[in-house]
Amino acid sequence: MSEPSRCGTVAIVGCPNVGKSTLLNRLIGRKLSATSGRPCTTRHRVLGISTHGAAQAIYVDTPGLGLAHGRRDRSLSAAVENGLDGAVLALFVCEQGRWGDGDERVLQRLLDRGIGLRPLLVLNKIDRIADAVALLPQLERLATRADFADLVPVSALKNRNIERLRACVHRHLPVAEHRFTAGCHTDCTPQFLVEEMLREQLMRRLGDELPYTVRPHVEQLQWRGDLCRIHAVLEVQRESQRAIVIGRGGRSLKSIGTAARLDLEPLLGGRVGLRLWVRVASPQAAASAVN
Ligand SMILES: Nc1nc2c(ncn2[C@@H]2O[C@H](COP(=O)(O)OP(=O)(O)O)[C@@H](O)[C@H]2O)c(=O)[nH]1
Ligand SMILES: [Mg+2]
Repeated sequence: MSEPSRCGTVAIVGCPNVGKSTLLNRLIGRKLSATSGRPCTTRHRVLGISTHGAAQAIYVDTPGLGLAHGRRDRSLSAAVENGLDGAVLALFVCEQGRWGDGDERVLQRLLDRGIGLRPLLVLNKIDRIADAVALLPQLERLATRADFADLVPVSALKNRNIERLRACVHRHLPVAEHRFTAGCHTDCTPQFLVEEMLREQLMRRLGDELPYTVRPHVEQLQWRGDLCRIHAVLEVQRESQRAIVIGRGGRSLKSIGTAARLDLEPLLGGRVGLRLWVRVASPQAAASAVN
């Protein structure tokens, strides 16, 4: 008898910077979600689909539950809650050797949601530890914190133990029809993916506060054969920010565009021609953005 088809939504949750988006990209086998060393790189729900034989896991990458407070945090937290809706399993990601109050809070939040969403603990960044034996006491300690469905140490960055994690996830998926065709990797629109990849480059290349205020926006996206022509605007708040984003002799803008294009070509499945503009938001636009 052939294996029954399994399918379900798996939420990826955890503190900022523990490697949730890197893990999603690894599980999907391609770069889909923006990653960087900065907190809150992921601002929206990103959905990645991985189909292996009879199993289809629909992963939802969520923004990290921030430690700070304020408006930005509240909307991010709402995105996390939305990510949990309908999930059959939560991958609770934490960083090896670094359990803190934030992890405790995220875990508590998961457990407070009650039955039906048992967390599976993913202990990430094990490449940073020289001796794997040192992981055992950590895993033992973590196992006492909740009734985890499983505990799996991995390195999302170095691709270690990912297949074991995948097998664990598949075991916990309910018997159900697949919701997406096998070749489908995301339900995100191409426009959204372009804006995400641009945002990642802004995060990686600009100073501290600036990347959070620059808004990438796709104005045009058109296929001609296997070439995807994209016009996108990076909207800044002030003239001085425009100069920074463009950089000396346009160097910064060029490197943002080149890196985003290289990420987008495998994602969109064709060649990409990307033209970027930097525009200062009009005062009216700024006002309407606040409303
Ligand atoms: N050493 C190491 N670094 C990692 C690993 N996974 C993620 N990172 C790094 O941790 C930082 C945050 O990753 P990201 O996926 O954006 O975290 P998120 O905020 O939880 O989505 C990035 O600089 C990643 O390259 C890992 O397994 N090992
Ligand atoms: Mg992220």
